[in-house]
Amino acid sequence: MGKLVALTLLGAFLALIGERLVALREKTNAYREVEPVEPQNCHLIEGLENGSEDIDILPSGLAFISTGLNYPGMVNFAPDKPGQIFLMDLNEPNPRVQALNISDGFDKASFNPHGISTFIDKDHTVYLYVVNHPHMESTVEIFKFEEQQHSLIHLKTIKHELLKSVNDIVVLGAEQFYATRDHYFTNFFLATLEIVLDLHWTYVLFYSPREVKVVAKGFNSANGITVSSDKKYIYVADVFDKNIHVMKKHDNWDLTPLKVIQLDTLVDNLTIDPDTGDIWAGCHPNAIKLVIYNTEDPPGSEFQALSTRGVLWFLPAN
Ligand SMILES: *[C@@H]1O[C@H](CO)[C@@H](O)[C@H](O)[C@H]1NC(C)=O
Ligand SMILES: *[C@@H]1O[C@H](CO)[C@@H](O)[C@H](O)[C@H]1NC(C)=O
Ligand SMILES: CC(=O)N[C@H]1CO[C@H](CO)[C@@H](O)[C@@H]1O
Repeated sequence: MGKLVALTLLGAFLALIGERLVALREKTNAYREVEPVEPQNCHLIEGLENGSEDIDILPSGLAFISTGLNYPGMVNFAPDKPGQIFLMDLNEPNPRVQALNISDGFDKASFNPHGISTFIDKDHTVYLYVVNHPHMESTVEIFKFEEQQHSLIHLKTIKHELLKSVNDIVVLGAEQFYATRDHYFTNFFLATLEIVLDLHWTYVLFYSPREVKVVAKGFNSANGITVSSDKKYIYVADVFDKNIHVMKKHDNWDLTPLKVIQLDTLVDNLTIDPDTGDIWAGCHPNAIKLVIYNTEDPPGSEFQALSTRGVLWFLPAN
């Protein structure tokens, strides 16, 4: 009897895996091909040929760019180089990047920057918050930006039980931020299985020195996160579910789901157009090509603009 139950359970489990693997082809857009387009005003930026990770632009036009991410399953063209933060002044006619010098006392050799977010305090001091994966752990590093010296002064490392597998961050106050967790498991095999099984165990977390809590859950793989121009809504990209979640932010930092915008592409980084409030999303058309990464047949990337008219209107603005 016990054996029969065990066999039945095993059969059901294998059937589930089979079904989920078939679904995974859909999830990863494994068969999607994109037509190459001539990138008009787009060009590669000298010094960032090996790729970059995230970007955050100050109202003044200074952009911070994180580079050099080592992340299981993702290609890295310079795996032996530690990560860096670059600065670019978008007001210049031909903007160039310059690596920022990081203050002594911070372990630069294991710097592995992922999502970044800036915060300007009432004295106009600029802080850069960086999701870091030293030795494949997750921390949030706080730096003070010294514009004259072109440097970042390391102030603090934040670690917390809930801050695991962190992907992106959006800072809304001094040491107050939301962050996304992109995997539940930290082990690479289990993290892959988690996507295959479609567990939806990842979440959005709120952090402050006084309170740390999960504020939204049930994402397949929560990725880019940002806040609307009026600071009332939080937008979260779920990369494998190919959608963007619009959430209302409450005074106690809790979030309530309002709307899900479904797309046919794997949504990654999110940015808000400062003039219109529109959402700009950096996306992967085909996740299988991204993971396999054949330079003869590169994975491509895609950009989506979503117009936000109030919050209940979301139109692909193309
Ligand atoms: C890109 O990576 C190669 C090694 O893979 C390295 O030689 C080169 O300096 C890197 N370029 C930049 C701009 O970091
Ligand atoms: C970077 O900072 C270190 C110490 O903080 C300093 O010794 C070094 O000269 C700086 N490098 C540049 C290029 O500013
Ligand atoms: C912060 C964030 O979401 N960064 C994403 C930007 O895009 C890269 C690669 O496409 C992702 O790996 C990052 O997660």
